[in-house]
Amino acid sequence: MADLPDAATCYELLARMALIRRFEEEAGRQYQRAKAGGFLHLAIGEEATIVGTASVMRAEDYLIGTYRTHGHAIARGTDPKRVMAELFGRVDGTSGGRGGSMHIFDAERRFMGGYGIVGGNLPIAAGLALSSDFKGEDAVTVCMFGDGASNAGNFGETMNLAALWSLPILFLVENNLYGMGTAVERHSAQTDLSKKAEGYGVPGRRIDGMDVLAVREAVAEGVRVAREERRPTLLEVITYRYRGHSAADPEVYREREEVEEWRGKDPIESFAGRCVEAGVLGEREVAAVRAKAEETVLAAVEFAEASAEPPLDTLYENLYVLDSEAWYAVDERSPEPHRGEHEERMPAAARELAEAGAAYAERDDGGPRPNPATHGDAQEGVEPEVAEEVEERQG
Ligand SMILES: Cc1ncc(C[n+]2csc(CCOP(=O)(O)OP(=O)(O)O)c2C)c(N)n1
Ligand SMILES: [Mg+2]
Repeated sequence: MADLPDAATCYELLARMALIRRFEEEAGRQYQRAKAGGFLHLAIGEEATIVGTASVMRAEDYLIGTYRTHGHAIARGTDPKRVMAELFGRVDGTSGGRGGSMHIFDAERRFMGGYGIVGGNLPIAAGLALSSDFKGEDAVTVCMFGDGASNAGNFGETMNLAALWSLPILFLVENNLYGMGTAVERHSAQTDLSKKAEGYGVPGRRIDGMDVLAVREAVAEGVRVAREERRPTLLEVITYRYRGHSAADPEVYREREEVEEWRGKDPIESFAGRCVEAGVLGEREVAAVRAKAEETVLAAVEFAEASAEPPLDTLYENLYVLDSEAWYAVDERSPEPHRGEHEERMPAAARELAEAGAAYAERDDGGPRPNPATHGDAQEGVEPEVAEEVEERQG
């Protein structure tokens, strides 16, 4: 077992983990209240993995994660207020309210997201590391992903390139034993994930992800190897999420007893207990940490509530898609061309549907608004050949 660091470091580690735990509990609550929209994936139980990792990274290093990354951003130093505002879809969110829970991003703190595509962050991480190499910078990239992602094709592709090009990168697989509802032994032939990249030239190691100090020690070493020896390594960190895969998960794939067993190894409780037992922190300090987390999270909710919704006419800002073919699906809009759209290139079908959709939206009877491209109501005013074209396109 790793030795306890000095009191100030212990306090900081505990405070960060407690803040992330409280933040996520509140995010879950706000989701139930429909204040936070979209999808919501909580990492409650995985705090030691997240905080242990971020705690040994330098400001210039890159961290990139998955769709379960509220805590990763906070661990990197992003203001919880901005993370909460992002969940609420507000302008002060980390992505201006456009990304939501799965797309937290903070380039200033080199937290590079936030990705909904399982395994999609792996090649991007290799690109980040390659850019550091190219520019002769000292920065290291830490790429965190799930056990399920280790089955994606680009896992192998990325490992190969990282080893071939000697990239300054640490891969960290957050093995929480499940990819959605599929247990690791049912989704991966090789269940020792630390071995999974060896054949590509990326050696691995398995560690206890419920122990913040074990994570710190192992990540510090992986980061050192990346920075000094310019070699990629893989860490398999065994952890557990107490909540469902996402907010909508009936959890039929595991027993309540299993969750309870893991709760018994809680990373925050166990670390706090150890610090108190060793006399490094007092009970009063532990209580203060919790009180501070509570205060910070309530202030974050207040901030998010007060932040404005993005104005509707900015809907098409920050988009790379310049073609107008898809815009008829947005039925609240007026039919004239908007920024980034070219009327002359707009197919007649799209235009007619947009007009029908806008007319429909104006009715505003409070009920759900069907997509004019697929629902009969709005299609009443659409020429038969237009409806046909839509059908064809939809296959
Ligand atoms: C390419 C791709 N395939 C499938 C999905 C659907 N999906 C979302 S999360 C998930 C499970 C991933 O599990 P894991 O990598 O272990 O991460 P965890 O959710 O446990 O953190 C799947 C299959 C997706 N988002 N992207
Ligand atoms: Mg998983």
